Amino acid sequence: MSGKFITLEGGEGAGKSTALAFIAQEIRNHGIELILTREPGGTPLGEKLRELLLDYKNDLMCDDTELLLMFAARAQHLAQVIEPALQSDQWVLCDRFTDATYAYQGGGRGIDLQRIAQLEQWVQGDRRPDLTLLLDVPVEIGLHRITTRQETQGQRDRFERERSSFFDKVRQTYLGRARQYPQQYRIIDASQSLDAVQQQLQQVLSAYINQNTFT
Ligand code: Z5A
Repeated sequence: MSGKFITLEGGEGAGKSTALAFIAQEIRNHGIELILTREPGGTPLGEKLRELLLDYKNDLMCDDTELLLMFAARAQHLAQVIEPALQSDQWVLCDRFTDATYAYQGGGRGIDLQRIAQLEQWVQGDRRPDLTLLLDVPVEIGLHRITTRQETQGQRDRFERERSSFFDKVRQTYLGRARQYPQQYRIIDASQSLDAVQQQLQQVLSAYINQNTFT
């Protein structure tokens, strides 16, 4: 059995943090060794870059700086965490990866997707996620959820301060990529109740794991 690279994506308020522990448990229940990581971040250096990227006080950061910092963190993450784990046959569950760059920097900020593709090829070579779980939720539902969460958790980060038109472009870009790469993507309707979302995740994961493991 070789390591699989699974990524979790979604727009604001899609429920990624809530889903992550459930997904990890489902995979481990099949006896698979899994590491859990995230982007931007996942290494000590990457976590420092994450702080810079999310800090709302860095409001003058230009779009290209944002894009390059995302890929700088990713290069370190691949070298230090993701590739070694996959090479030693572990599975990797990563909270966001390059599909988020296409969605946020490409769709949201409007950076040419070809430039992102060039950086993707440079930093990753042929490495792409084996499976991407996209938690899809209409923007207004997602934003309502994070408003409720923020009442208890305080300051919004640099991305959470964007307008709903930005998040709509993010969502449309994710959905466009899901149509373009149906082998990689599974869309989860995240507007449903938590139980219903978990049921969808369970079905998708069971099918994927049964196809990709030898028992
Ligand atoms: N970013 C980027 O621009 N480019 C890149 O290449 C990468 C990232 C890799 C940080 O990411 C930012 O980095 C991100 C994009 C950018 N932008 N933002 N913001 P992050 O993934 O760390 O941050 P996040 O998007 O805020 O993810 P999150 O913390 O996982 O939030 P969430 O998806 O909204 O999940 P949640 O906290 O679990 O859920 C939100 C609330 O909804 C919470 O109160 C839950 O209890 C509730 N919830 C969850 N599921 C449900 C259901 N099913 N029903 C009802 N309520 C629910």
